[in-house]
Amino acid sequence: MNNTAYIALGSNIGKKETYLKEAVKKLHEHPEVQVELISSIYETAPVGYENQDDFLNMAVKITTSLRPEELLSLTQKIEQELGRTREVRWGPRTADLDILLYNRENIETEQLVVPHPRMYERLFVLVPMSEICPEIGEVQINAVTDQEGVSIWKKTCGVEEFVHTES
Ligand code: A4P
Ligand code: MG
Repeated sequence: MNNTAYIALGSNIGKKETYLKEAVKKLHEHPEVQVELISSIYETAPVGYENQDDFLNMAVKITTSLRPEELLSLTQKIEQELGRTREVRWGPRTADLDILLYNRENIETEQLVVPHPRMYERLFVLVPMSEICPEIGEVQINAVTDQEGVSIWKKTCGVEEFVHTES
């Protein structure tokens, strides 16, 4: 588990909180992934394609022995298991898992771009990240609770609450 990665999670259809919890649990259940830290859950106004329901967003820090492309396969498998179908780009989804950072690597392949190219312009990513990633704290986000459509929805106490829920 010698690599550190950060993953952003989002959901805006159906039982949004359940999808987030299931996704975190599935990550943690993988033998080569350990969930180390989780942010609070935020309720956020949709960005990009605006004619859709509000999102719940959060971020997690993991350690893993998976290579970046293996981690992407895992996150895509989890999206599929949680019933995601791809219709509209930036459109509604049960669960979206984006790899934000992988160590300090810069990766640019056809399948994977890390750091995630849009993360620094998105408060629904930066605000949860500021809770768990010291480097992001340095970027000075002015408010942590209620700013431009990003408001805290549920303060999370710790990893335990997420990885030990009944499915
Ligand atoms: N891909 C490349 N780099 C990565 C990466 N670092 N992590 C490729 C994950 N995937 C990566 O993604 C399309 C392709 O990106 C994948 O096949 C993968 O090979 P996708 O998840 O199928 O499609 P998407 O999520 O619709 O597109 P994308 O570009 O990931 O959308 P975004 O930018 O993530 O935007 N508003 C709020 N409030 N909250 C949200 O969570 N999310 C989106 C999605 C729009 N608006 C939102 C939210
Ligand atoms: Mg995505």
